[in-house]
Formats: sequence, C-alpha cells, structure tokens
Amino acid sequence: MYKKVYFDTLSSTNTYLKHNYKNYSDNTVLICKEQTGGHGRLGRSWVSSTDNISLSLLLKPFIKINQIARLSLMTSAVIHEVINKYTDNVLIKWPNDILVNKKKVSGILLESIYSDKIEAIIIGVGINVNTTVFPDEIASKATSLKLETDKDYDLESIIDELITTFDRYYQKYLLDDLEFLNICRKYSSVINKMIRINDEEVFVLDILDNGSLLVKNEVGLVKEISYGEITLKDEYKR
Ligand code: BT5
Repeated sequence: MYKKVYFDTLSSTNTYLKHNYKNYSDNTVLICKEQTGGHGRLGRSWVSSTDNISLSLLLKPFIKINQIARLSLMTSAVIHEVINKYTDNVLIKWPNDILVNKKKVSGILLESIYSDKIEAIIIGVGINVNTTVFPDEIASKATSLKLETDKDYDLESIIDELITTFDRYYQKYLLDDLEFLNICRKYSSVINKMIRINDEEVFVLDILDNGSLLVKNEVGLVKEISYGEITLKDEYKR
C-alpha cells in the first residue's frame, strides 16, 4: 500500500525526504503542489509549477547497492507506460528522461541514503502535464501533455495511475524480473544512434542487464558506460 502525503509548497520533494525520511514509512509518496527549488542531477534546476506533477517516492527495500541504478531505469519504463496512454511518440532517453516528439516531458532523480545497508531510496518524478509556457532556456526542448494533445488533465488521476503502474513494475523488480529493461530497450531514443557522452562520440549498441549502456567508440572499442549526459547526434554538430 502506498501512502500519499501532500504539501502545498516545498523547495524540493527529494530534498525534504532526504532530511526527513526517518519520519515516513516505506512506500510513501510525497506530493507537492508547488516546488520552489526543484532540481535534477548535478545541481541542475527542474522547472516546476502547480500545473504539473512533482512528487517523490520513498522506498526502504532490502536490495543490494548495485541494484539501485536499475530502479531509475525501471521508473523510466513506468513513466513511459503512463505517458503513452495519453500520447504517441514517447521515448526513453537513457537513463532518466522521457521524451515526447523528442522533447522532455518528464525527468527522474533517484537519490539514495546508505551506509552499510540501504536506509532509503528517494525517486523524484517531475511530469509536465498542463503547462503551456516554459522559461526561455528550456522552451525549445521541453513539452507537456497539454502541449502535445491540446487537453487538460486531472493531476490526481495521473498520480494514481503512476503509483499503480510503479507498484506493478516494482513487485517484479523485487523478484529480480528484468522485463522493464526490455521496455527501456524497445522505446530507447539512443540505441542504434550516434551520441556524445562524457566528451566522446560513440555508437549505442544496447542497454545491459546491469543498466549500463553498451557503446562502441570511434576506434571500434566496445565498452560499458554507467553514467553520463547524452546528446544525440542530431542535436549537435561535429
Ligand atoms: C532531471 O534532471 O530531469 C530530473 C528531474 C527530477 C524532478 C523531480 S520533481 C520532484 C523531485 N524533486 C526534485 O527536486 N526533483 C525531483 P536532469 O537529467 O539533470 O535534467 C535537468 C535539465 O532538464 C535542466 O538542466 C533543463 O535543461 C531541463 N529541464 C528543467 N526543467 C524542466 C522541465 N520542467 N521540463 C523539461 N525539461 C526541464
């Protein structure tokens, strides 16, 4: 059972849970109407508004630390399934961006707290739902369900769908079922594409079971990449 907890305004649902996870149980979903300091990876900012979904799932599972990265990919598969109910051309840009018609509709930020064992995993999800205007710096690369479909959506219904879908995938994940990786492969925006990642231009061959990308570089060397920021070849010039 997932317990939903609501806040009107927070700086960031992830940051709040990082400081307060001890006060909340496993499977809490912390939902915030307005996020004033939402962020992504590497301190980048995440633009939030009351028209959109900002939430964090708190999990306290008995899993190994090396299984955490896959959970981020699993969440990408979950959000893909939810968004795909409303619109077409939904792709997953490894590891944690969901794109519609090549523009970002959702981002995921997974953060974990562990010492010798995992204390908490916090999966932050931002989904652009009813927004029609973005700040200039992201206007050309962001989209929302409303912009794609010209309809308004009830945020609460999408949140409920997200939780139900998340739980279906998560129960399988806990049993080591890696089926979600096939979704990430099937709807990947990067497999079989030239990309730039970590200052290198590479061709993406696959997503491995450990969640890493399998790539081939310009001199034909095949290697695994477990982190990095991807730019697709059609988004940059050599
Ligand atoms: C992400 O980071 O995409 C993860 C976003 C996670 C947001 C959720 S909201 C609830 C929870 N609380 C938080 O504070 N965070 C989580 P990253 O891959 O680093 O991408 C960040 C980049 O996405 C920015 O530098 C912008 O270019 C772009 N961006 C920012 N806001 C956006 C938006 N609303 N829609 C589309 N793109 C956006």
